[in-house]
Amino acid sequence: MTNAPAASANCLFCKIVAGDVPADVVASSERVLAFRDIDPKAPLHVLVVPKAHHGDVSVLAAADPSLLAEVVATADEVATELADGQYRLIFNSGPRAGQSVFHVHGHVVGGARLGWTPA
Ligand code: DGP
Repeated sequence: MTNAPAASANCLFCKIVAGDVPADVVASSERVLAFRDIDPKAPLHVLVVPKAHHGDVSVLAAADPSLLAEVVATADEVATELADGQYRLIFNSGPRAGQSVFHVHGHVVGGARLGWTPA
């Protein structure tokens, strides 16, 4: 995508991308940032975000599929480097699904045997 969306002024994850809010960054590339979740639900719990602002995974998939692929590839790299390469990648999309920050982010969780209780 040539015209990446500008940072959204009140977006927490845009502020983390800009360095205006501190975060424990574990990976960074030209278009993707990965940092540890502030409230981890597993031994490994990292958030992977595109540096450009997209509200949720549906918006990103439509606007820039190659960027979504970079987000997924980064999730895999982080899980391999920081855990055993076995992980769950979760995109909460919409408030009813649990999304609370409206800048798309993949939760990479792993480092332990995971339960399955999404409901
Ligand atoms: P979700 O509910 O899917 O939108 O996930 C948002 C996640 O963001 C949640 O697991 C907690 C995390 N989070 C919220 N505020 C901060 C913060 O300031 N720093 C970091 N590193 N993570 C945050």
